[in-house]
Amino acid sequence: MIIQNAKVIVCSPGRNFVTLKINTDEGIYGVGDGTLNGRELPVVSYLKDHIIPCLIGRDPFQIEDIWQYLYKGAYWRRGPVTMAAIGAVDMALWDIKAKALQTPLYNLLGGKSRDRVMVYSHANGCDLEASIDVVGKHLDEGYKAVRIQSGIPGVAGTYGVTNTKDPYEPAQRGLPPESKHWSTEKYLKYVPTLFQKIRDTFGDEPRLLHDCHHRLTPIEAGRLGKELEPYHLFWIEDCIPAELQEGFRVIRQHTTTPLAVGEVFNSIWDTHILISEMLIDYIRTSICHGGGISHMKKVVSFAELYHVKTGFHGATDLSPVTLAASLHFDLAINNFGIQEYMPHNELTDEVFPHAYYFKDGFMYPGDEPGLGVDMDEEKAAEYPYERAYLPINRKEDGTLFDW
Ligand code: EZ4
Ligand code: CO
Repeated sequence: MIIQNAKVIVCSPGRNFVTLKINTDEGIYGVGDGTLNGRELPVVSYLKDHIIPCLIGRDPFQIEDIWQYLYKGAYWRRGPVTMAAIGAVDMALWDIKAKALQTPLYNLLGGKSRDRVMVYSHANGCDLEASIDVVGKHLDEGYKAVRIQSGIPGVAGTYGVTNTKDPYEPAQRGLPPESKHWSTEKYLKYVPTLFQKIRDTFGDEPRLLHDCHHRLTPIEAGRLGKELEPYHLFWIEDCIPAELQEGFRVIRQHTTTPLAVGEVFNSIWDTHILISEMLIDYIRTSICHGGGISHMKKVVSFAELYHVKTGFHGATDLSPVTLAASLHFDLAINNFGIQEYMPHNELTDEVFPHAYYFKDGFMYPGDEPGLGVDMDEEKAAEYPYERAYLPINRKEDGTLFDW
């Protein structure tokens, strides 16, 4: 079998997605996700201008060699654009191989280690009361784990919270990027009260998660983790911007609240100190941004040695292709932790028909050969790319801050 051609499809059924489709001479094709929220087009160029011309004629079964060829062969290594592009190729190649062998992808990753994948949902409320309400709704829908983001009193509009009934979608179409507001003081004062109220209302059983979205310093994160200890969170996520891996040493000295990090990482080199020093509990790098299944297998095996489990990023800016790849991976590995799940909108599900499904708090990748996700190219063509960016963030005095 050889790779005959490949194409990149950008579509926007509500939000932008970058999809790579690799065709072989035997009629089998594979799909991969290369979506990088707000920076989609450089990945398209990387694939079209630099990767696809080098793939034609290669044996799609030589996944590791092709991965190394694209990574080492470019000389310039890592970075979100490069790794998302390589990730898209890698996913598509695994899809091809599993389809050719007529087996679901999880069988090539070691087979089922469990029957089902526990997911957590996003509960967002504009204030305390609305947050309690929405947590109740998610528990009624069967979720066993819920991430809670809540409007901070005195702060107009923050991460994870919407004033509309629509699910939260941070990327907004058009220019300039939206501007949000932030106050660490008000946030730190509010969050422990929020979780106290949630535990008082729903008891000990639900797994509760929270995303700090890169906004604290290490010592502030230590304080938050310590104050949340009575409410036994499943994790706090991205409590500090994590380029400085050593910063987590400070947090660990102060709290036993479990820590999750990694959605903006793209290689093992962003996380090797965090893992080997056991400074985190969950690694969240997505299969798309982390160079695909081949590289994430290495990250996750390394993590396994140090008691670090997975909690793959599963926001709606990762396409159904990444979600499917994540679910197969989750099912196969031993050190699975939890999977993030934000359902895609209806249009997206129409563009990407898929075998995976949700039932009673768990997800299942389905048993179709390969990833079990296809792409309806005609439908995709109805929704062309639309410029959209993630927000920026400013402190109360106007200082540009982490979003
Ligand atoms: O802000 O995926 O845990 N989920 C998140 C997401 C990210 C977006 C950025 O593209 O933090 O909502
Ligand atoms: Co996050």
